[in-house]
Amino acid sequence: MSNHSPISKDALENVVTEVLAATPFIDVHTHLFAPELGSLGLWGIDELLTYHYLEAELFRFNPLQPEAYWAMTKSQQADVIWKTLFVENPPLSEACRGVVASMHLLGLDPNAATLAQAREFFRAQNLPEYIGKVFKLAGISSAVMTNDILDPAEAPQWSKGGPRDPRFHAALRLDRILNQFSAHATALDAQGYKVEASGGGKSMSEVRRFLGDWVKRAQPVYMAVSLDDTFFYPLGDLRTKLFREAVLPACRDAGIPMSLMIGVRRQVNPAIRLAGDASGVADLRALENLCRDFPENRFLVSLLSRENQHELCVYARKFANMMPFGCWWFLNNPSLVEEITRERMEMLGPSFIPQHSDARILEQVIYKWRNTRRTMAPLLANTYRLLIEDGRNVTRQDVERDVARLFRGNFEQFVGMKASAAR
Ligand code: FIX
Ligand code: ZN
Repeated sequence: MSNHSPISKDALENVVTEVLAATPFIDVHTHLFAPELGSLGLWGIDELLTYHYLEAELFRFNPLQPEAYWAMTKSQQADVIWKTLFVENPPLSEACRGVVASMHLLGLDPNAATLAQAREFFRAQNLPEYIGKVFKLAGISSAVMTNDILDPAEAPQWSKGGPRDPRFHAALRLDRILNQFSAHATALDAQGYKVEASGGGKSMSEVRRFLGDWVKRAQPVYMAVSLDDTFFYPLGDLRTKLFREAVLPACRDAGIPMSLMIGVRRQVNPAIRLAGDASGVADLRALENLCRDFPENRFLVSLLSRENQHELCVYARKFANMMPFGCWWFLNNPSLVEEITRERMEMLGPSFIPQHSDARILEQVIYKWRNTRRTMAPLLANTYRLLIEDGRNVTRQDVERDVARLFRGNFEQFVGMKASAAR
């Protein structure tokens, strides 16, 4: 059958599955790092198992208290998580099954009683080459990093010029500036930017200059911030001033979008550290005001609350300078990915970015993208089935065009990246 001949309804899911498998995706938000950024990049079985999603689940199955867990070494922590969640109990949760899937696809035995075999395998890997192997298994061509440019652990890594590995794109993460400016004004000042903790004086133009210098250094595809569920814009606060006079102008100077990730309820249980964040419903009039007040800016948006998802689709219909992306964090589970993606397709057609992995550990991209493809195949096939039943032909070429657009082209076009071959 040629690429241009109509697909029959019963062949749809096979064709969609094949096209999803054959199209390398761009992972538009991760916490992965290019190998040139050294030990910031996490990989291997001990990191996979001490992922904060699994740490949260450990405390539900094991009476071990967090303080005692934090006092353990990384490998002791991995051992107790493996024993508790994978040996003594069935790994049925999404995060647990993900580790099973990644291990299995890497040729490791997820039924093993101990981690000895896995640790030996990872010890033998050469990272730059291994990244290629993992990206191939995940079906991704590149990943966007989260570069916290005021993090004392990361900033110096860029002094040697930073990565030029085409598999990794930079994104400037601005939480310290937008959410905790006064606490980080000294760090900016120490780098030669005349800012004041109050945000007064030349602070705004200096923050804009700081960001412009980082755009030159890191060539980011976007700037980003994670915002609490209580976030609002505009208020009479310093964050409003920073958005208006520094950050959004810097995005316009660079011609790149601002990514807003809204809805975190931070540290509801500080005892479990990174696992201690939760989710809350945000007031999306803040987003409405930003998209309307800054028509020259473009906004990538991901929301953490399931309750905000339908409103986000409505707002995406009102503002073409806003691009919904991903099923973030607690939403990255097949049941919710299916619900959210269907309502997006019904209201936006293929003009959104369905998913990002948010991977913190390299091998997570293997299972997170396997899950996305597994969820998307029947969903996309059903979308085309309805179109055929309502009178329109669908060809393999249509499917290839739409999958490439959803998982590559929409992002490339929205951030102004030159379109790269999808093969
Ligand atoms: O703010 C973020 O980028 C969040 O994705 C992370 O802080 C979060 O811990 C995470 O990794 C969720 O998947
Ligand atoms: Zn993230």
